[in-house]
Amino acid sequence: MNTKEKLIQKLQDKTAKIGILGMGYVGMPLAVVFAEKGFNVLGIDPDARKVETFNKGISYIQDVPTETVARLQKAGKLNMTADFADLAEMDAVSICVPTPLRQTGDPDMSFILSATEQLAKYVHKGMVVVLESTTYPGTTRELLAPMLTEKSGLIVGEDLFICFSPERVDPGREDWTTYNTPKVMGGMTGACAEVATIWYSGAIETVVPVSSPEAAEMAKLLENTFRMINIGMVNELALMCERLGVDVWEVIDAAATKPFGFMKFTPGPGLGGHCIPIDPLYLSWKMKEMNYSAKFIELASEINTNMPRYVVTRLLDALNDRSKTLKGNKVLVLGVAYKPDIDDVRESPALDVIALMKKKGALVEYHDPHIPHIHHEHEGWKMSSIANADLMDKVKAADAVIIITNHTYYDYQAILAAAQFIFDSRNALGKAGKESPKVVRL
Ligand code: SAJ
Repeated sequence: MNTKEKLIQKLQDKTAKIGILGMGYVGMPLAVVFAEKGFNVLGIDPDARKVETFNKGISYIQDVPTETVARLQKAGKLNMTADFADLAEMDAVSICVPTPLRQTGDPDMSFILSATEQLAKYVHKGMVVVLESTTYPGTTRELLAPMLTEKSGLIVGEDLFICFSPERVDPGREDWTTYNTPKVMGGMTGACAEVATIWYSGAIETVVPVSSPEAAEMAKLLENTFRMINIGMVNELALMCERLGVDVWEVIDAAATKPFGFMKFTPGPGLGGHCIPIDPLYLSWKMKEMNYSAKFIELASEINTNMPRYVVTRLLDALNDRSKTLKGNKVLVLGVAYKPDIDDVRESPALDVIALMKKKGALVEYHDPHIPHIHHEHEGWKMSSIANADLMDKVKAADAVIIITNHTYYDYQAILAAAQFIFDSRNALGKAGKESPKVVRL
């Protein structure tokens, strides 16, 4: 049997050793899915605290129950280490490291680079490597493969098998999981795709091979650019409807009655999260490198980035109509997570809205049942959520309540009754909000 056949054999009889490089909200669920299906899995992560917590049998990832970690550890199927040298023993490695943006707005490739540098020390004949981190088209072929082959002399498609397979993890979601969400797989060669498809098919319900890593890299970017642009479009619709004196929420609900050819998006105070505001900028950056301007992405990014300022301007106007100012008045922000019912505040527009209101002299407090503390890194201030027990008193006392994230935790009827004035940026109050003289909606 040749190298490929021997590796396929190990993957099929699950004697292959699996390494998951980067045990975050993508890597940990992936490690669990492979371990649940009988693979021997080793999570590798440089964060010693993560490793320590994990090795106590405790999960630090919201979507992975602690009992799952403890059970798989006890079964000897899932372990974790901070020692990259263990990569030398691996037959198959998935790289699941962050791909954020730098302050400049350019891609921050440092995590992929450092992970690949480590892997390059231990890569060997008969290994398959799958990059899962969202990145610009060309990363796998132009950056990862050369780093893994230049020194080792391994031949891609014969000794070493390299693919790109975009992660599609939506933290907190229970209907679509790592196991049942179809997984696109783009191989550097046919043999690479064959090996990785056999590997992933041993644990994931549907694997969808495509012709190249670029096709897989671009498919992921299409998925999230699609959302970012449509959210930008519906945010601009809100600006237009306000000028026209038309209720944007009614317009969207009416359009959404179309049973085909339409997908509902709703306006809001901006674009948060670790995917949607970021992934499309990896594509526009790459296109800029190729002297092409990705116009839709740049326009949508401009509109979405401006939404916090638009919300504060609308709030100022609404208070002015009530002979009130922001300056010196108490504003209570409800919800700072980047989307409802999660505990993630990354890129949340709430922080920009709060920063703008602070600058205007407002006395701002916030409540979020999922986010006890926030920290505006750029401006340096920190805040803590008011206690749940104080919520209604604070609603009553506020000159303005502004709903930024419409958590299901809130009793919106009670809030509407108790508040003096509400700016509702999410239409959380619905029809009652539309009809109330003390509510202004985005
Ligand atoms: N948002 C709007 N209006 C909308 C939808 C979203 O303003 O109509 C805002 C949200 O409030 C949030 C941001 O956009 O601040 C992103 O929201 P999202 O619903 O796209 O949630 P994410 O960032 O968690 O996106 C993830 C993505 N999953 C992956 O990348 C694997 C995305 O592809 C999923 O479609 C999305 O979850 C989902 O559907 O929940």
